[in-house]
Amino acid sequence: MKYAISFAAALCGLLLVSGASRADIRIVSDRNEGDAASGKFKFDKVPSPSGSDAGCNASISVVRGRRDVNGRAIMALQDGRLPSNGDQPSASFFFDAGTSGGRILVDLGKSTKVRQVNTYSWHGGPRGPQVYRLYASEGSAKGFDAKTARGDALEKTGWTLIASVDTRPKSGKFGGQYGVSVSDSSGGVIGAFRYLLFDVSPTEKIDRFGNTFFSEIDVSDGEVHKPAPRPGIETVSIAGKCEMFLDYSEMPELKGWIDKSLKPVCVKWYPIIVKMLADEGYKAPSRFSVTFRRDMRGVAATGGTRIYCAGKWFKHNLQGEALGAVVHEMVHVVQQYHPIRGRRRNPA
Ligand SMILES: [Ca+2]
Repeated sequence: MKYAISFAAALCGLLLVSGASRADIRIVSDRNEGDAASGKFKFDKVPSPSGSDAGCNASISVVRGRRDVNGRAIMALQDGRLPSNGDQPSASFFFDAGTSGGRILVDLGKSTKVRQVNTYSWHGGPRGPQVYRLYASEGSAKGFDAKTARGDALEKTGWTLIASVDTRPKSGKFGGQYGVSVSDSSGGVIGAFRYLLFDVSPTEKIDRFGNTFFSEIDVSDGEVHKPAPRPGIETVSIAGKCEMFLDYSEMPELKGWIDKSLKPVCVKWYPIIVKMLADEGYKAPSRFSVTFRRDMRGVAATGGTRIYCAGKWFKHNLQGEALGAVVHEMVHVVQQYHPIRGRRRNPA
C-alpha cells in the first residue's frame, strides 16, 4: 500500500491534504494558548483526548531512546488522564534531557482498522510543539519482526511512513497546548495496522530541554473500548462524594499495605481534613490521585490534586511514617484556596 504524505509544517489549525493518491493522509493540528488551554484539552479542529480509544489497551513501550524519569511512565500516553497545566512533568511523558528524542511503539495486539491517530502535548515553553514521524505496520507479513522498530532501516523492514508531523510555529514562541489528528482525508480507514511507531524528535537543541511534553496518544478505530483493569490502578470512593485515583502499578509489592492500611486511612481522613480546613466559599477538590513511583527520590510531593510517592522510601517505611506522609500530602490537596471574587485568600 502506498501512502501520500502531507506535512503539517508550522501552520497550526490549517488543514493540509496531500495530492491525489489511494490513501490520502490528512494532518490537522491545533494549538491552544493562554486561557484557551485547559485540562480538558478542547480544540477547535482536533477531537479531545479519549480514554476509550483502541489505544487504551495497547501495549505501549519505548523502543529507542530513554524516557526522562522526572516524567510519568509511558502509560501516561494511553490512559486518558491529562495534565492540568502547561508545566506538569509528572503528568507528561517525555524523552530524557539532552537526548535527541526516541521511538514509541504502540502494539494494538491485532490488526486494527485505524481511522485516526491523535497526539497531544502541553508545555508553556519550547517543549509544547510536536515533531515526529509516524510509521505503521500490519505486522503479519512473512518475516516481519516488530523489533525492527528500533533499527535504522524502517522502510526496508516492513514499516510504512504514514505522516510527518511538525507543529512548531514558524515565528513567535513555541509554548502552548497542541493537538494533532492524522486521518484519511475522505474520512475512511488509514489502514489496517497492528503496530504504530512514533519516531519523535526534539523541538529544539539550543539547550538540553527540547523534548516534547506528550500528554496522550489516541488510536481510533471508530469503536468505544473499555480499558481493561490494570493491576495496581484503581479508583477508591470516599464517602460517595470524592474519588481517590490510586496508581501503584510500578510498586505492586505495596498492594497488601495499600489495601489494609492506606485506603482505610485516606477514606477516613480526607473528609476530616476537608472539614477542618473549610473556608467560606471554598470547595476542596473532590478528586485527587496518589501515584507510587519506583524511581522517584525523596518521600512524597503534591502538585495540584496529584500526590506522588517515592515507592522505595515507602517500601522501607511502611511501619513508620508512610501513612502519615500520605495524609500530609492530602492536606496540600485540600489547601488549594483560590481568590474569591478578586479577593486574595490565604489558607485558613
Ligand atoms: Ca487514549
